[in-house]
Amino acid sequence: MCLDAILFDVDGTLSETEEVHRRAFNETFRAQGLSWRWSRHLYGKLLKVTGGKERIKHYITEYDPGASLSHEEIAELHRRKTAYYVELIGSGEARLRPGVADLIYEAHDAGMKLAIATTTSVPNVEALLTGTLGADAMKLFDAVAAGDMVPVKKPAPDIYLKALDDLNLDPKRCIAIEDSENGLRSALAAGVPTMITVSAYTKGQDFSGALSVVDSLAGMNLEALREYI
Ligand code: XBP
Ligand code: MG
Repeated sequence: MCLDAILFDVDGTLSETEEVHRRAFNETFRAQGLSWRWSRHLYGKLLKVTGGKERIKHYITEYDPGASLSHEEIAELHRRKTAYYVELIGSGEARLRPGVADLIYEAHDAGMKLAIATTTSVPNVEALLTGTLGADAMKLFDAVAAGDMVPVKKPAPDIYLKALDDLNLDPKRCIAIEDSENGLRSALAAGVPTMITVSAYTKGQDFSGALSVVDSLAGMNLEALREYI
């Protein structure tokens, strides 16, 4: 079977950005006079809920049910968190994981389609990609499906279905690269064969159904990827 496209998850897959997200959440809470502080341990548990707004809502329900923030107040908190995250990424707080840039450039040079399928929002994706691959980085991607472009986030298939629709490709001729169980379930439910590159927060998750599980994309190339599908 031919490989027509690679669909990349962002957080944890392209870069170990979750610690930057965690810092941005905590700094935002502090700046807004909220006493919430998300430790690494707690954040690991909260990551089961994808999407920052959804994660804040879940945190309130589970850990501070007395706090009464409206939908709009949560959205505003999250806007501030996004602005802070973009600032942190812009100041060089994140690097691409090993092998990521090489695989993106090899696929692009070979004429393969590239896409993003993420629960994080577009400004965060742009900040990471332009900050690491240069000002024209977004042009490398034929489709960017992100954040609130779909009503339901991973593990629902919606964000992958959106990316596939934009690419206009058969999912069976694509590969998704993900780092998390939620991402794997999302991509598989959309019919996309999926490879896992395990990240700091996803060690020990259930990756059954993945084409392959690797520690990083170091040394990964198109020839190897084509053998999986
Ligand atoms: C991972 C996520 C995101 C980030 C926070 O996204 O679950 O919610 O933790 O980003 P993915 P936002 O692995 O799909 O890239 O606050 O912008 O939602
Ligand atoms: Mg991820």
